[in-house]
Amino acid sequence: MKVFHFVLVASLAAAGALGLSGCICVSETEVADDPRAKVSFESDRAARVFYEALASTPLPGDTVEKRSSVSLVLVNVDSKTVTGPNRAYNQAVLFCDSDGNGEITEHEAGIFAAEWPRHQAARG
Ligand SMILES: [Ca+2]
Repeated sequence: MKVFHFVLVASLAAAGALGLSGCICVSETEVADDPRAKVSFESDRAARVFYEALASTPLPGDTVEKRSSVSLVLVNVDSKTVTGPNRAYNQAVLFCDSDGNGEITEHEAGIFAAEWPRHQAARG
């Protein structure tokens, strides 16, 4: 009877300790992004065509560049680094400004509007 009482008390104490303590979980997300590329537009129409084409194609979501996780008995620390939106914008500008002169013409914007969705679809 004494052994049963000891097991019962020990079980209740262990259950209580687990129930009260829980788990300490920490999650951190860091955004790694590039400065936005400086570009000018030949006209308002060139800018509109470029931004409409850019907006019509979903940019890749937060791409996880680095992830680390540390778990101890009751502590879990999860951290990750994701790519910011400027990197995708800069890729679009680089793709559109075919002569690399820092100005997007109406002609370049028209080609971009036609080719960007296919380019993005091919990248997956
Ligand atoms: Ca150009």
